[in-house]
Amino acid sequence: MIKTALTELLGIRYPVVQGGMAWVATWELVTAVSEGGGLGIIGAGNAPTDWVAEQIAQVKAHTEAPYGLNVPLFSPWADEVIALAIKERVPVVTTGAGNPAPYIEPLKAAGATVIPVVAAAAFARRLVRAGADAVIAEGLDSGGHIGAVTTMGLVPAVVDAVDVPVIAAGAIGDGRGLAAALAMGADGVQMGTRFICADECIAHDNYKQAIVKASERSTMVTGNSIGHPVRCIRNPMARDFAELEKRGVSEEEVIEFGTGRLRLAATEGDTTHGSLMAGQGAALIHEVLPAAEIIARVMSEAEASLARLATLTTADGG
Ligand code: TUI
Repeated sequence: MIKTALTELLGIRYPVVQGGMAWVATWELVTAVSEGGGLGIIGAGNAPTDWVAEQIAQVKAHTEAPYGLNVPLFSPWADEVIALAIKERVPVVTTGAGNPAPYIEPLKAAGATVIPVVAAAAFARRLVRAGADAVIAEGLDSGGHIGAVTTMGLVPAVVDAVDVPVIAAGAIGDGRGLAAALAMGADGVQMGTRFICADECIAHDNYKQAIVKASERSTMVTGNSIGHPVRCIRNPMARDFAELEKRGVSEEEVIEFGTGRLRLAATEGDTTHGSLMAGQGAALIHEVLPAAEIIARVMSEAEASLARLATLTTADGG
């Protein structure tokens, strides 16, 4: 049993949070993760508010356990989706890809626990001053939209900067990652890619199998030229994207090329033209499993890791 400030804050059994991934983290996965003792998080992505409302309704209908909603702040619906979270009393709201400061107070007034994703320690400090209850420190080893610092560099820096629970994210695919995160002072982990390969995840099987087959060198970053770096599995789409960026075409052309690619991968299973967003932890994923089994394995692996670490220290210092 691993109890941390995060399990206490969220009222969950295990310090494992599921990334709120667009097109992928729908109520089916969220419910399975929350029922499995972690925190399932709906991925609002760029979806309109009525779609998000339906997801919240389904989660409420299928579990009594705590759950969350992730709002990427570049969504054209961000204001409306936040208002919906307030109206529906969503217990946990995570934000990504932007500055959530203006939303923190109204969300907290509605009883929500607010947890922004941060990619820098100074930003974490600023948001905690603005009332954030915890932060997710997401390293550049993560899948999807990323910052500029590795998980290993970012997590201890954020831990030192704030006095709220820190959730580590980026290349964490098994219990060794959880043990390492705890060693760095974090209170839990967020895993995205690992949960794409959950039975309950609606992502197309082609996407899941691409992750299962991936090694630690299988991902690359697209979108740097437009200030929107996205880590995904290297495939014809990602190579063409890089080629386009190298040629120095206009920002509009790059955006147009990239738009809709995640949906192609996640819902159509198009592994040639789709963006198979995944983190470097893809190398640690060898099979598709029920979400509850993923969490149970992560917990027992973490306990084994921590027990091994304890054997390395000697009482006499010799
Ligand atoms: O948001 C994510 N990951 C995502 S969103 C996404 S959807 C998408 N679809 C198509 C193209 C691109 C993306 C896929 N993956 N993670 C949270 C995250 N937030 N990662 C990094 C950050 C971040 C970075 C800079 C948060 C704040 C920040 O600075 C804010 C500021 O104002 O300086």
